[in-house]
Amino acid sequence: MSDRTFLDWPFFDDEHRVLAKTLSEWASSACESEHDHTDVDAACRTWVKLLAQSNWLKYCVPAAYGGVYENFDVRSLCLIRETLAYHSGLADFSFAMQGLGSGAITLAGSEELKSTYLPAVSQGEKIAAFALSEPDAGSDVAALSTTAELDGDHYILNGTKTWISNGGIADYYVVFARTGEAPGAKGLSAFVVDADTPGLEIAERIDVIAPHPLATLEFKDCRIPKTHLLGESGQGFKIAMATLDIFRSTVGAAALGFARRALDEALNRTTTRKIFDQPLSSFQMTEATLAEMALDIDASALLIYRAAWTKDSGADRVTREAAMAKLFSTEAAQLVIDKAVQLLGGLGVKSGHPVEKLYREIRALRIYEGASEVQKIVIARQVLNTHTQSA
Ligand code: COS
Repeated sequence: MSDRTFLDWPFFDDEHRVLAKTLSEWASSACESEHDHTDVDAACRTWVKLLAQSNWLKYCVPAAYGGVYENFDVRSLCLIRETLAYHSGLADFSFAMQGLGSGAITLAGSEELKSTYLPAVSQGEKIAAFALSEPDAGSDVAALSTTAELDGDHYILNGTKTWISNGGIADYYVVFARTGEAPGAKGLSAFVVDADTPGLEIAERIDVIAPHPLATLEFKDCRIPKTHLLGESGQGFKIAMATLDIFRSTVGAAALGFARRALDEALNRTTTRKIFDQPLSSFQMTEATLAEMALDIDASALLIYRAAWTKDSGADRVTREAAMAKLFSTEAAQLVIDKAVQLLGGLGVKSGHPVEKLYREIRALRIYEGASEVQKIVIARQVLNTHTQSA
């Protein structure tokens, strides 16, 4: 079992320590009876049900709607993603999407939207999705071109969304579209769109190297009630960014879970594998590699739980901290996992081996929810702003 001494850090309360221990035991046993992952749609539906039955999805919504905490507890979200990712990429994915796909409703939804969607998300009765990216707008959110035109009591949506996780199995999508109050970022709004709304079609299912439900969506004169607007019109960009501020640290946490698993696999292998009559772990080159892996893991954990603790302690924005946590941890996990592959040799690339799966799982995390390059832009802007304000 991986090093858990980080749980003694002052970032955590005792309830976090209990959560990490209980979830870790639950996840090892849930993954032992691991269901068939060749059908990812069915596997994700099963994970959502299992996570709901054992009350883990309650961490995705506020207490008033069946959740555990009054507001998001980012440390809990990070601990859960880290622990699930250690055991199963799809379990982590299923949990993460329930959170990301309902986060904007928690932050900006009307009472009616919150009470319709949030309890159903935490009970696993509705599968959630977050539809922001478009064929020509991923990193540059302000460039998105899906439109939402007001027509009496309805908005009419037209456009294309792509790379939408849970696309094809979601019961509803939080969709960002241009309502045109102003050019660029100030002219966007966010909506809740039920998956069975006429005019919303799944145009394409997308296969990726670490398979999970993913699709391109087409909106053609898709009429949705005006009451499905989140917050005020024109606030969509800020709602998207505020949601990402919370969930970006959790992407880092998932990467950390993958990295911890890779280090554990490497430790198990190098301490038992004999080479030239000695355990592989006794060679200095192996020691150096293991040291680098452990260092990257601790540094990632420090940045992730710093960001999470800062948010939980009441910070209005953690844009800089969350971007640093995501950027560093996803890049570091890629290096850690690559080192594990190298230490395991042929086994590390054998199809189905945990390390081979990690090698495929980690790659997308450096791209989604703000690619590494975007995180650098975000960090630089925050640093420059602070400098200008203090000059
Ligand atoms: N929280 C709240 N408000 C925010 C915010 C945040 N994290 N970030 C920006 N804003 C606000 C700004 O304060 C600004 O408001 P004011 O004009 O009232 O001051 C407004 O939003 C526009 O901000 P900005 O000028 O920085 O917008 P840009 O278009 O230049 O933003 C980046 C560029 C790169 C920061 C943004 O597009 C981004 O994060 N892109 C990546 C998105 C992403 O993760 N895509 C993947 C899809 S999700 S899987």
